[in-house]
Order: sequence, then structure tokens, then C-alpha cells
Amino acid sequence: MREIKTCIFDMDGVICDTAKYHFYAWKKLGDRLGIVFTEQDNERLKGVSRMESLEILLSLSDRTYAEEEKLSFAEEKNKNYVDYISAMDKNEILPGVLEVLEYCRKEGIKTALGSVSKNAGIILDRLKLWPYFDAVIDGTKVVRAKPDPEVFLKGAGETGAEPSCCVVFEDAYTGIEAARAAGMLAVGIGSEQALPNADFVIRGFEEMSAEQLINRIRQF
Ligand code: B16
Ligand code: MG
Repeated sequence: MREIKTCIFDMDGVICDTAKYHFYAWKKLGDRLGIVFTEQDNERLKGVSRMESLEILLSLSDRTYAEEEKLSFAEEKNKNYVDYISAMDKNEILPGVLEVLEYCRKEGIKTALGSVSKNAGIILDRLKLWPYFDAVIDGTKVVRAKPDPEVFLKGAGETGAEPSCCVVFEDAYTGIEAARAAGMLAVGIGSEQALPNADFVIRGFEEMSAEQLINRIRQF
């Protein structure tokens, strides 16, 4: 049976659906710059850092932009994004998330947040989730974005677990790559089509009870 010491949760797309707020904020910037940006384009931004996301948006335009302009665009997008997330509340925690976090506590399994977002702290405040995590690793603590394993390895380190005893819950292809590179079991949240690299995929935490999920991982 697999020993689970730490469960590491990605934030955007796993704990809450902030992808839609990222989309609104990027689209607002795209509209101002005359760049057509669709929800399908937004899929490519999931789990990708802010500056890499900006590069993807700007690649949809035939203009080139100076580095200084790019920095101000990223700031503009983030200002809009922070406006959206500042209005969030705990009703936006995705179904089943609290049950899994609480079940981990009950089972003596440590919990860590593993997000590359620099805004994770604001979201944890709004959703009142700080008490549920033994470690919070976010974009302010890591240098390298996913698919680099840094964010997850730090989560393992701060909770005193070897990577092989950690499980990562992730909704992005790049995030699953990062978990695998860290030597951790990677559970995809979403569709098998979008996450063919995951060890196994569930549609969401509401798909089964927390007990069933943890038992499935232990037997994997
Ligand atoms: P920020 P995660 C990621 O968060 C998002 O999936 C990605 O879309 C976003 O660009 C990135 O955070 C950076 O976010 O601009 O707030 O620093 O999925 O790793 O929790
Ligand atoms: Mg994510």
C-alpha cells in the first residue's frame, strides 16, 4: 500500500475556478490592444506563469512590443485580476475540496498549496482557507514556474515528506509534468483528454468521497 505523507493542491482550477477571472482580465487587456482572445486560447494559459501567459496573448497579434510595455501590460492585467478575486468568498471553493482537506487532517496527512500564482495569498484570505494548509508555496516563493518541479518539491520539503510519499492534485498539463518531474503521484482534475500525462484523472473532488479518493491513491 502506498504511504501518503503530504497532499499538495494546485490552486487555480483545483481549489477554486479562478481560470475565468484570469480569462476576463486577459481579455480586457486583449480588447484594449485589439487582440482577439477566446476561451479556447485561455486554455493554453492554465498553470503558466504571468509573463509566459502575456507572451501567449501577444503572440496572437502581429505587432512586437518592447519589454517595458510588456511589464506594464502584465501589471494592467494583474490589477484587473485582483479586482475580480477581491470579490471572491468561500462559496467559490470548488465542491468536495473542504472534505478532502478535512479528511487529510483526520488521517494525519499533511496538506500543502502548490501554486505559481503570486496572488494565492489574497485568494486564501478571501476563501478563509489558511487554516487548512500546513505549508503554502506560491509564486512569491518560487523562481521557476511549472513544469519545473520546484513548487512541489518545496511543498514536500516544508511538510517534511519525501517526494515519493506526496500526491499532487492538478488541473493543468504543465502542472502534471511538474508533479511527475518531482517524482510524485499526479492526480488530474478535469478530463483524461486534457491530462493524458496524469496517473489518473477525476472530474472533480465531488466525484467520490474523500475517503474513497484517499483509498484509491493508497492502492494505486
Ligand atoms: P498570477 P496555479 C497559475 O496558478 C494559473 O493557473 C495561471 O493561469 C496563472 O497565469 C499563474 O498562476 C500566475 O498567476 O498572475 O496570479 O501570479 O494553477 O499554479 O494555481
Ligand atoms: Mg491550476
